[in-house]
Amino acid sequence: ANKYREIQLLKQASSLSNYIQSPLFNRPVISLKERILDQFGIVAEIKRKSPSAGELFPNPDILSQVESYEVIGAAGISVLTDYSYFGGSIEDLKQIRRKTPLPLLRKEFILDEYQLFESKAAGADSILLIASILEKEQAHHLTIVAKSLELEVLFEIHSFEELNKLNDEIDILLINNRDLKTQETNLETSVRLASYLPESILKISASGISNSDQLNQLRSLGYNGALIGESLLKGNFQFGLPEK
Ligand code: IGP
Repeated sequence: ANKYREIQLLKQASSLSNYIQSPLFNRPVISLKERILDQFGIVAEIKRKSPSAGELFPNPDILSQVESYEVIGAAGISVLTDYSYFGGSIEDLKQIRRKTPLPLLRKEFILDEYQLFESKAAGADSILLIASILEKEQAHHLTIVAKSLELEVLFEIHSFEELNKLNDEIDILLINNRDLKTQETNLETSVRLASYLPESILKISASGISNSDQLNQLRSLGYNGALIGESLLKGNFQFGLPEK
């Protein structure tokens, strides 16, 4: 078992040095934070499939989706790199990086430091840490490492209790309306939690958002932006019509 651990560490060390030498690793990051400070921002998501929506990209034409997100004026793009549930890969992120100057969020289940180096080397500007899969200390440690790589940190919570896992270094708080365990989605999560969220931090609401009424409601509750995947990918998002 010791031998195995040794080999594992050697492998990690050699991929870390590859990451650090990659040309993307030392590029200046593009701040999502600044873009949503300016105006209510939409973070538009790219994923090939999802547990709740099924297949979204039978043909892997993710790059034309990037173009349409630029057209609607997205503040940034979230890219699912998880393969098992979302059909994505780190290659998707690299490909999208070559295509767009928008800030890119790497959406992944991050548990280990090496994933932060990998994210930076693939062209990410920010990463997501999920409260429900991390201990408070672990989340803090990963935040500090990410920040030292100049990655912005989004921290995802789904409940009031998870606010205990917050630390002062995170850049953006993401309220997920979807319960990752049951897949149930309800905007009420963001509505209910709004008054308990620290005022000093940027906040975005994620999951199940499909029309401008919801965006207006979120804005009036103090949210600085929204993360939208499925409804944009399926072309189901209802942009508000001018009032008569
Ligand atoms: C996107 P929707 O309903 O607009 O497609 O939701 C987003 O919230 C979702 O992809 C997400 C996610 C996550 C995925 C939020 N947090 C954590 C994987 C892991």
